[in-house]
Amino acid sequence: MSTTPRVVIIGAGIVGANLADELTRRGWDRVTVLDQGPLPLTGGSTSHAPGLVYQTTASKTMTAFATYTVEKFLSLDVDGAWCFNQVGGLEVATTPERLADLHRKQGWATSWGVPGEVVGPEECVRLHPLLDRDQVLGGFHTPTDGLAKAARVVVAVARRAEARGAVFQGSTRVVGINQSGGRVTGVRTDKGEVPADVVVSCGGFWGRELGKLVGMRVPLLPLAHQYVRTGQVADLVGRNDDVVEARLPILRHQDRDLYYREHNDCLGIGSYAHRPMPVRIGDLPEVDDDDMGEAAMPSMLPFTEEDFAPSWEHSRLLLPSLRDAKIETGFNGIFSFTPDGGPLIGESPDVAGFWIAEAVWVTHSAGVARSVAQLLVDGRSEVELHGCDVARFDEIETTDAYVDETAQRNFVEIYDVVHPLQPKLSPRDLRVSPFHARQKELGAFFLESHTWERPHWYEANAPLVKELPAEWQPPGRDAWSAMFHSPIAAVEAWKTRTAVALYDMTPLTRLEVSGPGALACLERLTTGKMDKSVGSVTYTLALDEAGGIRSDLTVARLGEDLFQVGANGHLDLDYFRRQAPADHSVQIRDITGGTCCIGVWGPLARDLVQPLSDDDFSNEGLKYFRAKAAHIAGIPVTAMRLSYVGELGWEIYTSAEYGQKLWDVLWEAGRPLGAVAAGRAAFTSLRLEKGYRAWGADMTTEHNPYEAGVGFAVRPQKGEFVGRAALEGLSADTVTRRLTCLTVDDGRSVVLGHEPVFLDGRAAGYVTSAAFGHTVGTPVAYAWLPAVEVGTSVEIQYFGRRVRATVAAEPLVDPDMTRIRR
Ligand code: FAD
Ligand code: THG
Repeated sequence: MSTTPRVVIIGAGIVGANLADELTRRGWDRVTVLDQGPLPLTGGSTSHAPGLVYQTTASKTMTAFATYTVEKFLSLDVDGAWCFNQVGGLEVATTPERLADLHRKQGWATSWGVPGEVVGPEECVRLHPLLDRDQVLGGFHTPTDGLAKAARVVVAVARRAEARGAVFQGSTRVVGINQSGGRVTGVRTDKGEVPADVVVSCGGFWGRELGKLVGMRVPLLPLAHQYVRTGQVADLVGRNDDVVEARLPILRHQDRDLYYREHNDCLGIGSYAHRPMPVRIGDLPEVDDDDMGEAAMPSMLPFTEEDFAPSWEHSRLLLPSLRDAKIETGFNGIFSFTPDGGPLIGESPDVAGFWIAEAVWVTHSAGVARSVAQLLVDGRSEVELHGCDVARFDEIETTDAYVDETAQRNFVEIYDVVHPLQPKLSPRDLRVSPFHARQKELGAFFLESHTWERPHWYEANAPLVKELPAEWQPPGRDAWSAMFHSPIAAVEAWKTRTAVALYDMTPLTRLEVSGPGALACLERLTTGKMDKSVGSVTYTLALDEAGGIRSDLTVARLGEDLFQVGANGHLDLDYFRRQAPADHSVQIRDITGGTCCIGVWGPLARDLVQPLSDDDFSNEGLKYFRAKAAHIAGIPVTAMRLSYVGELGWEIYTSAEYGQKLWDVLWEAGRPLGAVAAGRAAFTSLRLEKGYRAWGADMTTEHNPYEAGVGFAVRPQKGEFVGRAALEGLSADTVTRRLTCLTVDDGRSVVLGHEPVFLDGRAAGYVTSAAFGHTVGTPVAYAWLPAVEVGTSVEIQYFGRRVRATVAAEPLVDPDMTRIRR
């Protein structure tokens, strides 16, 4: 008799069915999959999905999911019938901007190991003869992409899971989740109760409703999307049959928000060109089990022909063969959109054992299912998940109003060429720091991150551009890297290195960890020594059990039982809360919103702050990486002596109501010193020069501290902590890959991140973050590469062009810490 946990999976779509397969493959054989619809065609999104699988995106994780989906579906069949038809993928460009973007995409493919090349118009037409040669400027061809037969995959994996003991039960609606003592104990259905130790909701666009059963906010919005089938297309007659269905590559015409696949001698056309059509669950068509089929299902709304009219015209322009064809059938099919386009994976923060895996495309379904199975069985996914974890969102990002607006915007922008820095247009000004009014007076150019408004530079500093010394004058940029950038950043960097600047650090997530168990809890969850004197600040890491980097943190001990943790976002709060002991000996509060922070940094920082305070801000009075309570112009503050930009100075914290006053007194005191307000553009440049990593971009759970160059923050001698055992025997000397500092040889070619890096002519790694280094006068890029010597020459591919760069000794600025420790 098996003793593995009893799992109930809600939803027998492509995600739920694959999860049952992945769990049973790992020996968890007490798996029950329930679906409200009949089996195997349940009437969910999977039942009608045309199944185009394009693997390449900017995200390494999403691409890895897709690559696994392809690999897995290729290995499946149902009674000999295919589950994946590897016809390849072709994305065509009809504008120069798109063509450039396809080169960028080819770079991502190279970074993540997907074969693909940009081809000219002749080759596009050879690959897809229906294309009008005169319409296309080129295309991106990916031979391993193709068509998933989604509904058939469900049958294939369900059969396999059933053979290993799983039970699939259709026509059973889950109406409640049973729980006891904060844990799931089973599900209630319209056919009775099913006990369970773990429940995984794979309810697709029903996910928000299912989450409500345990009070979990699932930030997704169901939206309709149009799909049509043409009648017979003369030029396709005789090419395919009903078994093969398609031989031409799947096709995307993103300049018109369209995609295409063959259905034997007809074409299927999907369109995102129409207005967003949000769907309320109460408005879904009611379909009896007996009537469920290709013609009617709850996930299909009636076709609204007028919405498709422009798409039909654009299709006939791109594919002249369609001019003699007509639309045979169409529908408005429903699936999920999220605030950032990513899927939603994770466990309820309140009800242990209730998991979700939703807002997942067919493309990523097998990869997501594998990761969820690994999380459940092994406690860790082999693919890193920070961009998929439902806990990545702050509370404001999970509200219905926010989700509705951002998900609809993502629908509209789905195929747009999007710059990595491009902010949301709306909603904006959701969270602003207490300095916001002053920042606006100074002409701040704001970008947005997790609903926080963050100045990137200040137009008020523009007059100083002409005062820049020659060696600080930044070179011109190409149009792409010049977007959302200003040469004013050079001024702000220059002033930070030579005078003093004020940085708004308010959006940085701050957690207060307190109580009699706080010290022991932090000792267990981080790599550093926490039992230090009150006033200590420690740069430390949170690791997972395998030694991967969950986060990097600063921990300030403000009292015996009171710590302030500088964190990277909501994921850290979620992790700490889950890990806190059940006996309430530790309280964890997110204090970000009620407090604020100004970074005062630069060689003149002390000249600015000391005259405003009776407290001792000298090097002896407040040493590097120490914190203390103080008053500045009578305002109670906590000053922390550290600097992400690598200059002398402090993070100065106060509660929100004093924020504007604090800004004003620092600003006034700074004027005679030539102080400026400085933004994120300068900040990023300076932090890269100083070699400070940004978690999420430069390092994640994929990497151990030694590879990432933060091994100095690990203190194995301090005793037990999460991840310690996994690091045993590892050191900076054992690593085979490394987060590597590169400088660009030509001194001017700025790259932005995710570009592939070539070593000896072969793709060997990828850029994580990059910026122009204003102090060193050359672009700086960090990249994951095999461990190589300083001085090694590499090439970075930027829009199909190769840019030479050299492995540099890091940090580039102040390696002996003389600037920061004065
Ligand atoms: P579903 O297949 O919807 O499964 C969820 C299941 O949960 C359903 O069967 C439902 O009945 C069940 N359920 C819900 N509530 C309950 C309850 N209370 N009790 C019991 N059961 C419940 N993706 C691609 O990758 N490529 C494409 O080309 C593509 N094209 C698309 C075209 C269209 C027109 C549409 C609409 C979507 C397309 N998608 C595509 C997206 C893709 O179809 C979905 O993302 C995917 O099928 C979602 O799978 P799922 O298993 O999460 O959800
Ligand atoms: N400020 C505070 N907390 C933070 C950040 C911050 N937490 C999240 C994130 N940023 C953490 N990142 C860093 C990266 C580097 C440093 C601080 C925070 C840093 N490093 C010193 C170094 O590498 O030389 C550490 C030296 C030491 O350990 O003594 O300063 O910006 N509050």
